[in-house]
Amino acid sequence: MTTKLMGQGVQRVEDQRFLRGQGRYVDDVAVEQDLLHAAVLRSPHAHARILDIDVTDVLDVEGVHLVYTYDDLTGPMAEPLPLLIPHPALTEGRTQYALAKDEVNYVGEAIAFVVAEDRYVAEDAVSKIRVQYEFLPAVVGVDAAREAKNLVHADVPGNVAAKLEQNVGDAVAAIAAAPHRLELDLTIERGACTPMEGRGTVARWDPDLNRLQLWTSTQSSTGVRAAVAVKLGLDLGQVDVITPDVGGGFGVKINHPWPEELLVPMAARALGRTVKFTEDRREHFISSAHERGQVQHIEVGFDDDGRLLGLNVEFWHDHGAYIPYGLIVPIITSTQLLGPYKPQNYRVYFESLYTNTVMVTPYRGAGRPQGCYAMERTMDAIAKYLGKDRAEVRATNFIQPDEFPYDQGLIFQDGRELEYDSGDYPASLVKIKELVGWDEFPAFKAEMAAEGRRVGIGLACYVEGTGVGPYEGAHVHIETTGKVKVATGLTTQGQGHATVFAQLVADELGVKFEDVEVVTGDTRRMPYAVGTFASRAAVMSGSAIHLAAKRAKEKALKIAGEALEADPADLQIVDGVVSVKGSPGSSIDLGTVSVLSNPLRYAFDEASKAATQFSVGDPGKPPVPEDEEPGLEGRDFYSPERATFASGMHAVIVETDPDTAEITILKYAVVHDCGNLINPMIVEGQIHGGVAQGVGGALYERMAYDESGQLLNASFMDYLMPYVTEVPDGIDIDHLETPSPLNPLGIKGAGEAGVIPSAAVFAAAIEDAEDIVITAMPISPSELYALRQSQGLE
Ligand code: MCN
Repeated sequence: MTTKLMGQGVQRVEDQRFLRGQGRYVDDVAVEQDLLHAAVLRSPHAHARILDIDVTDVLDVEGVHLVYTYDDLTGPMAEPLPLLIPHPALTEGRTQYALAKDEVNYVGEAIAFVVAEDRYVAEDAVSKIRVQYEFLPAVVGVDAAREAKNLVHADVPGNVAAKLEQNVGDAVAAIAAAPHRLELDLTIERGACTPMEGRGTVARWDPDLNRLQLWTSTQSSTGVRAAVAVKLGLDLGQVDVITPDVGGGFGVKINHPWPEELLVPMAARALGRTVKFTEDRREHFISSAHERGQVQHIEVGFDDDGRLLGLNVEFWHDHGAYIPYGLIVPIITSTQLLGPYKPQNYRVYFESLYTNTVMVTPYRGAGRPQGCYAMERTMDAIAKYLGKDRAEVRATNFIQPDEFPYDQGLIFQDGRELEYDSGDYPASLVKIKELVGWDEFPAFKAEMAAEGRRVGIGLACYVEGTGVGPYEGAHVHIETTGKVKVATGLTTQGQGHATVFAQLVADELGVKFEDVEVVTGDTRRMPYAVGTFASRAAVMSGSAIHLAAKRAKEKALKIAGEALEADPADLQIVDGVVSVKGSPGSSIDLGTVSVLSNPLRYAFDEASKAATQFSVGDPGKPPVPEDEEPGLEGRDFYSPERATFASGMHAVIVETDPDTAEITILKYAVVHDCGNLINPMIVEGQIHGGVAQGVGGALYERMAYDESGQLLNASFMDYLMPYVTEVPDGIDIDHLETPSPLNPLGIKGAGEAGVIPSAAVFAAAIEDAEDIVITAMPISPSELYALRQSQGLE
């Protein structure tokens, strides 16, 4: 009997390939000899008017085939890039042009595009382009944007792209009437997504077929296809987008599309040659996307138990020069900030601000790390003020398990009310306290203090709306060999989709795990799809695959039923063999069922070694049951009612060096609830990866801009990422599984959870070790040292 694979830590099928260096990324795509290479001239200034671009010397360079500036763009290409997620409050939405029109708004903005025999020639040619600029003052950071002495876009007053306020009850009045009140001012800085593989695109134009083939490192192949088609005036059916292996995305590869994703195919069509662009690391830092930058002001009113009576949060979000994703990041901050708590009154107000810096993408966590930081720092402040245990104050405010579905009364991006579907926060708290040793910590701290060592503990809780729609689809095809080919349209950046989706198919169809092969991100296989972001693949494609496999199974049982002269209800499929329950002798394998489902059949004749066409059965009778189409396959789409809410709690113990202020992680614990687990090992891997990114965001990574908008740390020499030596060795993880009632498998998403509480949990632990107040994250040893000095503790 086959064991159910859902819930098991099945080894990732993709890893053998990756570990042997056999991954195939865009840069590895095997293309013909006539490959040309592109390079981009990027603005060296954060804010300037373009007076003139002189490309006359460029075309004289041997090996240069083409140079584009804005003046070469026509039709839809001459219009700004799409604003992907509009919102009624976004009255001043600005997106960039594929090549700057008459102004540049950040260092790194694309100005000219050169295609040449090789990258060296292309780069040399780029250096020969002469641009005359009129410098304009740069607006860098939230404070400068709010001050509005200078404007990023001359027609956007106050640098404000949008303002949005939501009210649940009357927070201002409740705070005024509360027995206790506190105010907090917090900041969190920008970081970069930094996938191992940067952006890259290869395009081939077939002039005979009038078709474009595009390989690109993206989180949404269908999104890129839609944008390329509309911008280049092609039908969707003329554009195939193939996403090979992707070396990480983390939000930066969601479909803008990037200028290069449009310019590469435009050039390929014009030249009738294959064109490739691969960005380098500096280009990634200065011309892709960042996130996190926010300044927050919080007022809270509470009672003697720490119960939240009113919470008023105002924040200012640094969007950079353009706003392709609309308000999605600040809207997520504002609506998911409340986490597992239920304040009686809540007001949130934010402003989305333009600055002359790289634009923002929903980077892993997408606004939640900032929201969690605001809420959890508030919880810590309340506990400190009341002299209460930090875990106890949190527990006082939890939504209780019998209160689901729970409506926070807030409106999300899509205009619908945000409702939590399920969860058990008190149970999670019990687990995390146990896992980290919360109750034993005071004794440990005293013991360490006696040795002159400083240790501190932090705790942070969050919820995460995951598995958002609108839809995802799947196609499950049983081959005549009995192998199963599965296609889903979203793309994969390292999440192990080929493994988890195969687990689901093996379970539903009753085939062997190793007989299932999964294809993602190829518009030729699955033309309708949305993409991988917002921790949605497990819920969306997982559900679609489950439904499609169910359809394929129903069909297989019908056809097998006819062959075995049995009622399909009496049949079972085990290890790819359909048999009559209780009489295993009466059986047929799925490969043969697939042969039977195909009206045009071929047989291999052993004697003549030839394949001959033949038909089986009655020529007058259709080969498949009357109400079925030929072919043993199932296709289905899944569209959820609304997002499902995962949740979690992290706790960390840190040690701070009394002399050097170095911060060392002694223990990191996570309790995570993403509903029913498909593969706990993969979920834990996702959490490990997220925690590693969170360690970076809390202790090391930040974008260092100077006042003129130059990015000072646009390389891995200067932008500090945690090495394996900085990431905790063992992360203790425990799962809670409160199934989602919203999808057939009871799943919630897991891909971003590891990174959400980092700023909050590290700030709490370091504060606890040092007895200081931390209001700005990330924090480095030198900043910790300075805080000690400024707060009179040294
Ligand atoms: N999973 C599971 N059981 C669940 C939930 C999830 O086994 N109950 C598994 C899924 O099947 C999937 C993985 O965990 O293999 C993550 O699932 P999910 O939460 O659905 O997230 P997505 O697959 O949609 O991935 C997107 C998410 C996001 S938004 C970012 S950003 C991110 C992340 O995934 N970027 C990543 N993880 C990443 N991991 C890698 N290696 N690279 C990235 O760029």
